[in-house]
Amino acid sequence: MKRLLTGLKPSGELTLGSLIGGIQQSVLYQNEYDSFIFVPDLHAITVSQDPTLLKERIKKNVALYLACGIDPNKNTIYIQSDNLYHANLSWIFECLTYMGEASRMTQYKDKTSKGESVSVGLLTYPILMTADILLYDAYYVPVGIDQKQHVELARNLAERFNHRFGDTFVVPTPLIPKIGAKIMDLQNPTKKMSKSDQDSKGCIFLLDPEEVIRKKIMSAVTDSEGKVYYDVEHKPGISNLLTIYSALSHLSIQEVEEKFKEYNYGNLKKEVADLVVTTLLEIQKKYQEIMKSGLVDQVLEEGKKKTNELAKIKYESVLKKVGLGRD
Ligand code: ATP
Ligand code: LTN
Repeated sequence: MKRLLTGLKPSGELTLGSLIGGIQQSVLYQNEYDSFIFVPDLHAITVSQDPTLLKERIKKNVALYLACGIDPNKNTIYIQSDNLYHANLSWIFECLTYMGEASRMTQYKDKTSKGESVSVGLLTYPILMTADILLYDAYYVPVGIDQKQHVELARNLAERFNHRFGDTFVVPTPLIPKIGAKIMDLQNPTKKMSKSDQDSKGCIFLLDPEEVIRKKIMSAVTDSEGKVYYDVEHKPGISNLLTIYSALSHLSIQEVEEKFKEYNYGNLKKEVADLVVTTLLEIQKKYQEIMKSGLVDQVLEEGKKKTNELAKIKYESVLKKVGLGRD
């Protein structure tokens, strides 16, 4: 069975974008592939984090994975920092990555273009991501569109390593959702919905209360045309609402357009809000039960043991090929 692997950094509370672009895909494929889902906590500290909040969020996010439908019997679930091999392998890939290659990554460029001083970790984090993926021979990596370039770096580094040292790593393929690869901010629908934004009015968090979710959707920015149809370029706000509805209902964009074609914007927003509320309240109910159950610690313990065993074998084979250590 081919392996599928993904992770969502605990740098903020998980959002509707994290669910649609990340978790939902893993849920969809968990019967077909040997699925791994983890918490890339080392990635979260590329920007400053409050240690108490970070620690809480790591377990919270695992509970959310489970509440969103990640089945612990079909997935290996673990924390990145529970396994020292990720950062060790990352170093080896850092030494195979060109400066130009790392600094060309769009996310890095966006963050540095604002003129703020950033950590070296922000430059090297796609390389750590490469290690996360290649360590376990993952074939498929479900991610939103913003992460596609980073999976491409992992492909390039896998090929470079294999070419230089002999066949060692599987070359991974990104799995981008057909609908919802980039859920937009409700207040600024030309910008990605992001958990790390200061202003959260345009971002729906998975644990937002019902009234908050409704308020955010009802005040989503649209346009003045008054007609409901999908056109990302000219109607980004309406297209975003249709995308959210489509991704959560599993109806195609065409079916959703057809359903809402006679609606005014107020009624469309109300229906989208109803579906988001139903979906998230269900997740929140399961989340509360899971947080009380002790399941999170249990799955993380199993995940830690299994991934350390797998990673040790892979890492040792890499050391040998590169000529490090002694036999
Ligand atoms: P941030 O929200 O802070 O920008 P991020 O997207 O960089 O965070 P994660 O939360 O780790 O980081 O992302 C987890 C997964 O969810 C990734 O595959 C990412 O592409 C996807 N994702 C995150 N936000 C969205 C979004 N708005 N639309 C679609 N997919 C998303
Ligand atoms: N860098 C990703 C999170 C991430 C990831 C991974 C995703 C870290 N390691 C491995 C898929 C596979 C992000 O910022 N969203």
